[in-house]
Amino acid sequence: MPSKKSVAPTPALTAEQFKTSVVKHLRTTLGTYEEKASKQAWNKALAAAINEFVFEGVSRTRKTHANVGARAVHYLSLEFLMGRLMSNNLQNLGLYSVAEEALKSLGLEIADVLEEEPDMALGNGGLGRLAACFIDSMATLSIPAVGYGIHYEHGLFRQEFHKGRQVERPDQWREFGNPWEICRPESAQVIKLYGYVETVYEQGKLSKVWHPGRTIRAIPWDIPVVGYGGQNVNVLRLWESRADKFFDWDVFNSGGYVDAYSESVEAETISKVLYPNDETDAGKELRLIQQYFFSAASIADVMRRYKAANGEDLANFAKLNAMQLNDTHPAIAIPELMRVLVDEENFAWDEAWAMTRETFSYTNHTLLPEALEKWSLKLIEKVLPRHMEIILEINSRFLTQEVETMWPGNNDIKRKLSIVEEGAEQMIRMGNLSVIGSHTVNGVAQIHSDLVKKDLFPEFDALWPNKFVNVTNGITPRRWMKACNPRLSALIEQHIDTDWPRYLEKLTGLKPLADDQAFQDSFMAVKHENKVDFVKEIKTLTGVDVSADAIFDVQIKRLHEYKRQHLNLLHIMALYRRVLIDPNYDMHPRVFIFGAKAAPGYKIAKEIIFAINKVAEKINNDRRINDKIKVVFLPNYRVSLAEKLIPAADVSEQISLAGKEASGTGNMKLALNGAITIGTMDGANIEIAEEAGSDNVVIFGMEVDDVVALKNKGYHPADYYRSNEELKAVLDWLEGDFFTPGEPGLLAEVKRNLVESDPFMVLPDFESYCEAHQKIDALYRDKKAWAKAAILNTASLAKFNSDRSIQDYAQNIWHVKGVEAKS
Ligand code: GL4
Repeated sequence: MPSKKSVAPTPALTAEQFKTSVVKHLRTTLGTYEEKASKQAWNKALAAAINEFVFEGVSRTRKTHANVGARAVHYLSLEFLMGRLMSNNLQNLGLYSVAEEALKSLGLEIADVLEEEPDMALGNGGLGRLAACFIDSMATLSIPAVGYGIHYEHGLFRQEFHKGRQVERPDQWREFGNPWEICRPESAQVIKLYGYVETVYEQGKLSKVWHPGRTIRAIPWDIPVVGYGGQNVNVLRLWESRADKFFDWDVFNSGGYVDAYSESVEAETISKVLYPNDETDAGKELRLIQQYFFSAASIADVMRRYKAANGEDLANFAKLNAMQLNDTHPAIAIPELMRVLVDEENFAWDEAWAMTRETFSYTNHTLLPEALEKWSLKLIEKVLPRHMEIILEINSRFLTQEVETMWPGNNDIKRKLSIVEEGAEQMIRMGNLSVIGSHTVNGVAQIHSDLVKKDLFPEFDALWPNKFVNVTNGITPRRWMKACNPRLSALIEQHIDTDWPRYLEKLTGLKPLADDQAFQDSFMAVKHENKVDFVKEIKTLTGVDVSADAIFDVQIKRLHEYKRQHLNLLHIMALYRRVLIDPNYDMHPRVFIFGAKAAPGYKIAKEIIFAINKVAEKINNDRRINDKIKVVFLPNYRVSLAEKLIPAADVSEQISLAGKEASGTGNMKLALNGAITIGTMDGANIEIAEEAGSDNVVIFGMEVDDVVALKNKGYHPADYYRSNEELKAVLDWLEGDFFTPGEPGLLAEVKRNLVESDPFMVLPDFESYCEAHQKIDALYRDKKAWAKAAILNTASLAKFNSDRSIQDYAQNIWHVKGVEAKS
């Protein structure tokens, strides 16, 4: 037996002491008492008891990092999809079992108390959840780091289904307060907008003065981010917008009761809502203002902290501060830092530019053209007149110096690389600005990083061959295994060191057990128990009865055509049809489980949700098929639901069109928890197959080169429709009223879209996808082979620990080191 090393400290705290603390907080912080307290009050009392440790950690970490003066990371992201914090904080502090026991002695189940916490859904999908995993890893690795974002009043909408259709409801995560956050009014900033720029000549020197048309206050709220082991606690600093003078007494007194608030209403709109788009550009003035608002407040905050520690001399600013742009959303931070250095700190342009480039690096998260942000030049000029000048200056120097030197006289290349896109309306390309203003640019999985160089930015890569690198994404094993799958965690801890959540490579110690009958039985027993739990969840959420003995086949991610939930749907319909044609059709029973939100304005995505719900309704109520197939679409998919579902999944659907999914991270979570991937050669699927072994994943479909070849040859979806009898039958099925009795044609749009345009090539991959599912079915029936493959997935996924991703960033991009906090 190996030693049972642990990273999380055994807290010098008994359950009895912790119970005393919770009860004390119930009475003194919540103002209630045991006999009367609601679950919500208990939840808040528990949070207050935990916070005694958390906030001390914040101070300890701050003090250490301020004293050491190490280079720090500032992770700028418009999204942080945090989910719930309580169970994670308990786990990372090593207090989970103590809390469980303490609550038990108070007659409470910890699971019920945890359920009271709303999700912090300040993000859309993978990009926002990645930011959340990354700040967990930065704290765990003791890296001096601050996450910067927006304190949205409403996070991502709550999804309901009305007669199968998605309906969006506002999210109210903070309705009753948030125990994890602290307001820091002493660090508020004033942000300027609009107005005009004055050119001033003074003592032979030309300078620019921006006279803003209005100002807005940015108020920081700090959310502690507890590293594993609890020693380092970083913060996520989220900015809230407030009016500079929020209530106009003069207007009020002269009878303008509503107008008196108007400025505050307008100013507060900035942090009111998260844009609910994933992989599309929300080209709206308010969105640009959001981007500038949080970028400018964050830069001012970094400056303030630098000066407090180092005085007014900014010589070491870039050496001590790294800033990561999470996609192009905070790209306006580049001209903002230039503005601060040149206009406010009197740096010469070249020096300021060198510092700016040394500070910033940029992560690209998608190749989809509709997600590559562009802002109209006119709009930037109106909202940020000084920034527009600076962007044009950056562009002109770049084109006339760097591009001209490399490609003298080549105007085609200049047109391509220019930050300004010429056309009916001049547009500012935020991707080009991000590449030009950063020292390093990374993609998020190997294939994606290769395509960023080859297809998206080939000339930039030729100009700066060392600028483009890859950092494959990762997930935190604390949340995505230790906390969400306690049964599996307990099982593996019978065989390997307990510090695996910190050193995930220790899971390779399970490989020798992959063939061991007893271990296989225990592993699959854990999966079964997790499924039994989730059967109840399905019943509560959808009313549908499913069996834990069926295969749980799971597709959870945003609804997007490129992710091809409709390919999954077509296969389900084909299976259904086969069983109707032959009631003895031989298959292991399956439950197809979907979770997905569609952007509110994304019509076809919403049609696909509707189609899945309608097909599900029909299949689930069809007695003829003997419960062989069930389909459930879980409403309001979010982090806390993922935490329940992932441990119960058998099959992980990762079926994007090759070349479109930059990485994926759900694929990593599912495989780590022992699900078998059915996937295309796309994003991180490729690396998962490499790590887990190609026998332990089921790969199908066209690869990137095939997709390109088919495009070049000319893709005609109708050819595939006509030549595959089963495919034709299921597509035609969508047209009548079979799934929408009495209302023919309600699902016809999904068929039309596929047969007439099929932008993400669903039809050419249909056949190979069906074959892959046959393999899944056969493998599942070979119980030993399935268990072995599942175990090997869990045992082989160490690469996808977000600690490894962060180590890559720290070494190759940020050049920072961890500094352990000391009391
Ligand atoms: C995304 C990618 O689509 C996804 O593949 C990737 O895993 C994620 C994090 O890098 O970023 N890009 C955008 S935009 N949204 C995403 O989820």
